[in-house]
Amino acid sequence: MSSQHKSVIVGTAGHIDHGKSSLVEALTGTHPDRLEEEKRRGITIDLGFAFLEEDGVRFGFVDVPGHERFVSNMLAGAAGVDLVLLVIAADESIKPQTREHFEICRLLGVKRGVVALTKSDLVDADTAGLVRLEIEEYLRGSFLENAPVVPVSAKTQGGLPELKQALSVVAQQVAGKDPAHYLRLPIDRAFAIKGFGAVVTGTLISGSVAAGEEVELFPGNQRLRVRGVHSGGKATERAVAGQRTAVNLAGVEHTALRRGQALATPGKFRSTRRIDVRLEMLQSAPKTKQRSRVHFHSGTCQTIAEIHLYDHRELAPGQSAVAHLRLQDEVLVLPEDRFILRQFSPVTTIGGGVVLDPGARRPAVRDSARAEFLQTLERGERAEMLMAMTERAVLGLRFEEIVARTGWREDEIRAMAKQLADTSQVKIVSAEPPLLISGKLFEEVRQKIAARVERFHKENALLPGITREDLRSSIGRRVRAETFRAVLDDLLAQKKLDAQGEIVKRAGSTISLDAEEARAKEQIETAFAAAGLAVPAVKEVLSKTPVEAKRAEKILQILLRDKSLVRVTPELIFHRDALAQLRGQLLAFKKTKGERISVPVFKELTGITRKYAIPLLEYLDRERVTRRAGDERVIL
Ligand SMILES: Nc1nc2c(ncn2[C@@H]2O[C@H](COP(=O)(O)OP(=O)(O)OP(=O)(O)O)[C@@H](O)[C@H]2O)c(=O)[nH]1
Ligand SMILES: [Mg+2]
Repeated sequence: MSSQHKSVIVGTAGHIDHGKSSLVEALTGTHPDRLEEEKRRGITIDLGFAFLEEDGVRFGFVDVPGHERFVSNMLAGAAGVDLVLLVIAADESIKPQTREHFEICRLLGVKRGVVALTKSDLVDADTAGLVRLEIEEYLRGSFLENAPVVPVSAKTQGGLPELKQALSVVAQQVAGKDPAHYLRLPIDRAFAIKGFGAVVTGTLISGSVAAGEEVELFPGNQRLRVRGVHSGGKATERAVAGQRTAVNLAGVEHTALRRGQALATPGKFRSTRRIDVRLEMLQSAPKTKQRSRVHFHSGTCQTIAEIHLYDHRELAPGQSAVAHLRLQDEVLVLPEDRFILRQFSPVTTIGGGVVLDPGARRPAVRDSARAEFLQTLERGERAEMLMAMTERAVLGLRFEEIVARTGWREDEIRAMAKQLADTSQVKIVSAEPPLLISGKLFEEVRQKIAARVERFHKENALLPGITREDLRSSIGRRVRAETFRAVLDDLLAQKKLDAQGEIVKRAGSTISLDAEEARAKEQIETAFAAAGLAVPAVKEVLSKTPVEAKRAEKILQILLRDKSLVRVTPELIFHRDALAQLRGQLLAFKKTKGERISVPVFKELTGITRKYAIPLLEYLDRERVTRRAGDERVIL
């Protein structure tokens, strides 16, 4: 976006009747009060909007009510404000909601602003000078310390050019919101327009949105289609971050939409009821006790929160701490989002803070490392944050989970993960969908697998190795399948282990038989080889060996695995050579006598009884040497 068309959201703030709405009208030509009741009572009740283009900057004004009963409406408007226009009437100076609105802007992380000394037509120069001193004193040390203080009058229009000039200068210093990021639009109004249907408005705090796109409504995860978009009060192809935006939505009744919901890029985020935060209590706040219930405001939404302090029993006024908030309703928040806390009753602003982890788990007594983890998140070093998150994820972290918990773009996460993987701090164990696990966990699983294979060899000297399935289940469910696979592949690639089909063994391991076992092995093999196709009963063969039954059985397994012997049915085992000879016989038969052979002819050809003939023919069918055709077989 060219700097010529920078979009900046200006929020008014200040005590009731100090001239906020009049000033917005004087600046933009639009009186922001819309409601019948507002016009009748001469006060602002809900948010009002107006636009101004000045020096190549598109200003979107959000006018808020000053009345203390409507602070919650003010909060919905203050979210997403780039620049505050703090309105202080010259004839009244600083009043309670001047302070409250100012504190709210500070807690919401508003970085810049301009002070308008309104109604300056009502005071003489001495009074104006005195009020200015009071204001400068009040703002000392705050984010508005060096903000311009401009005397104006909506009545005489005096000071308006200077105020516009001051707004333009400060607007140039505003960082601006990121249009390349995922979409987030906290909804502050929902209504219907005849012939168009449902429309929602809000300050586009991140990303962009255009007609034809799909968006996800939070909470509720409903997917909706965008029919059209307005920004800055005009129809546009695409609205981008930093603009007041109206979105016409298809497939939804406007009555299902309300302030507090949000639109976002589909499939990226999750709404939450548990968040970890940095809390900051105001000097004017009462003591904050463990499990206090407070009103929670973030974006345009509000709900009730219960406070769980991690490393304090209670917070004194003005104190700050990391904490967990359990919310009564689902919200969509991301790290770095600001929020405001208001006392449950009487309702006054008592503090606020910043979201550190929107995917927080229920606080656990044993989790003493959580406060430290949150401090890591707070430092905001992304690689360090990703590392810490990965280390705390017992099962590993999927990229989609990282996106949902951080709001970072997937390409950013991928680059960071790769960087960490290069130094073995994390492992990317599966390409699609990627799963991130800590280097520590990878090493743990590696040692577990190696130890398990080792133990298997020790306990099963006569078996070539452990099956993958047994190995997997012995590692436990706390290890994800893809982690297991990646670690096993790593051990195989490094030639620490060897695999043959389903069997995993220590690299280079061979079965070592003692003299007795070797004799037994030979004896078993010879017994079957000598029998040809009229094989003896397995039990009988095993019982004649010099080793006990269990060992004899294992030796038989070795012969079967070597494919020296072949099990044709559970009871019948044949020697490999006898079966090879049989195949040869059938081929010769096909050449001389034709491809069809009946059971009696087969019996005659091989000289065996029905007891062997039928299982063998079925075996040959399975092996695709023969195919059954009625009472006969076709030799293939
Ligand atoms: N003399 C004079 N009167 C003003 C000026 N600006 C506003 N007023 C009057 O002050 C009263 C309140 O003005 P608003 O603009 O409604 O004040 P507000 O701050 O928007 O009030 P809320 O939204 O209810 O908090 C109105 O009667 C205005 O006509 C001004 O510059 N000079
Ligand atoms: Mg007003």
